[in-house]
Amino acid sequence: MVHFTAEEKAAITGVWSKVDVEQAGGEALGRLLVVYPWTQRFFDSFGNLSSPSAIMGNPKVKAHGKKVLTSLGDAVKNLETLKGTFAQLSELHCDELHVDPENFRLLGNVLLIVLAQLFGKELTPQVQAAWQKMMTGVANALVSKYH
Ligand code: HEG
Repeated sequence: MVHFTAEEKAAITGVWSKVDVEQAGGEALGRLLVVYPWTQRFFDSFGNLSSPSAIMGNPKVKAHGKKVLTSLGDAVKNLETLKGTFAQLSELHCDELHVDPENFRLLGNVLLIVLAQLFGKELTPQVQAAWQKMMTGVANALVSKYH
């Protein structure tokens, strides 16, 4: 298990306490679909994804982004046990959704850009590093049941 120091935990929770999961989640998932268009194939039931503005305004994208970010709240609370925390979601993404694991890393990077946009200078290099470490841990946990 990857260990998180008290400073890293404080850096993560300090930002998390100010995150609006609907705003940041919709923005992150929307940007993923715009910047890496091949990720749209997993969401063909979401309706209109025909342009950046259609994607960013799509209510299903916002709702699913909120769902994903809400689930990241479990990561914030369980930093030392990410594998167990995300074991079921890993099985779901592998066996039923068939999501290529590379996409977890892409989403983590997009989320960091969204946090930089929302929090500006508050996202110091130290805070960025802690968040990146958590998102890498989540991506690794989400692939742990892949076979
Ligand atoms: Mg996934 C469903 C979490 C990345 C594609 N994702 C879900 C659900 C959660 C979740 C909580 C709902 C599960 C349920 O209904 O029981 N996803 C989650 C996390 C992360 C992630 C925490 C990464 C940090 N997901 C992710 C990526 C893709 C993806 C990168 C594809 C590019 N997720 C996906 C799809 C569904 C979920 C297609 C089903 C959506 C639906 O049809 O409602």
